[in-house]
Amino acid sequence: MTANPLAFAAGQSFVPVDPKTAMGWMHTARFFTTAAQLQQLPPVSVPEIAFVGRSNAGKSTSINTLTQQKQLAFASKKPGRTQHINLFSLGKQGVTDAVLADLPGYGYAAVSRSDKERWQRVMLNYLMQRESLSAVVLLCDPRLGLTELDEALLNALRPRVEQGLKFLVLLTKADKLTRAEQAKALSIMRLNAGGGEVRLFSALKKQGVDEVAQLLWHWCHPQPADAVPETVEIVPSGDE
Ligand SMILES: Nc1nc2c(ncn2[C@@H]2O[C@H](COP(=O)(O)OP(=O)(O)OP(=O)(O)O)[C@@H](O)[C@H]2O)c(=O)[nH]1
Ligand SMILES: [Mg+2]
Repeated sequence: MTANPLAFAAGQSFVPVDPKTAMGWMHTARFFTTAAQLQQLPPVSVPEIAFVGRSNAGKSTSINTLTQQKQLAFASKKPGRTQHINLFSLGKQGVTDAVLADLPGYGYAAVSRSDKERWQRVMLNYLMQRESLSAVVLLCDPRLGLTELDEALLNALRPRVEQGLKFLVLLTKADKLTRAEQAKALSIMRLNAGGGEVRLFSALKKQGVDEVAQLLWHWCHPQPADAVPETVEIVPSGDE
């Protein structure tokens, strides 16, 4: 075990934010806007964190759990509930410092082929082109593992991740797994997450909630220790 569970990059060190601060920040979430496609979304100048994943994976529920609000995002037993890109602002009123985006899920069998294709296009356009996008949270039910569409999304995201897009895989509904299954799911996903973060999460048991809130807080509030060191000018000593 490392002393700092959030020391996610080798050699990176910073003081972890207090979970209360991170959860308080998440709790400031309020509805901002909704759009059926990328072109209708207003540009934003703060980091945007998108929640993506197959239909029914638990995206809306995880947003409600992290923000400690019952009905901020629409969650439902019926897959395909989220049909728009919904944005939520974070930060004190008047000083929005981040935005969460709840995206429609993909892979829901009962949707017509043309609807499916349209949504995949909207989502890919969003992930490829949204300028404010600074982090992606991919929700995955570990009982199902990564589906073909999850893999396609990972491939599409890879160039942006290489350019600095932050990436977290949340293994959702962890309450449905035994401890041994959780550990196994975690190690398998770590091999497949292409260097991204991986966390277990349960909305039901509130597992992983503080930790994910702290990680998102750090992503949106870079600390001096995260910053790229300034170039230091080397002055010749004069005795050569
Ligand atoms: N047991 C358990 N059930 C969960 C958990 N998270 C979500 N669910 C259930 O999973 C179902 C789908 O949740 P949603 O949050 O609506 O899923 P979604 O990914 O937003 O789905 P779409 O909007 O259709 O893409 C609901 O019945 C939730 O109650 C969890 O941590 N544990
Ligand atoms: Mg949803």
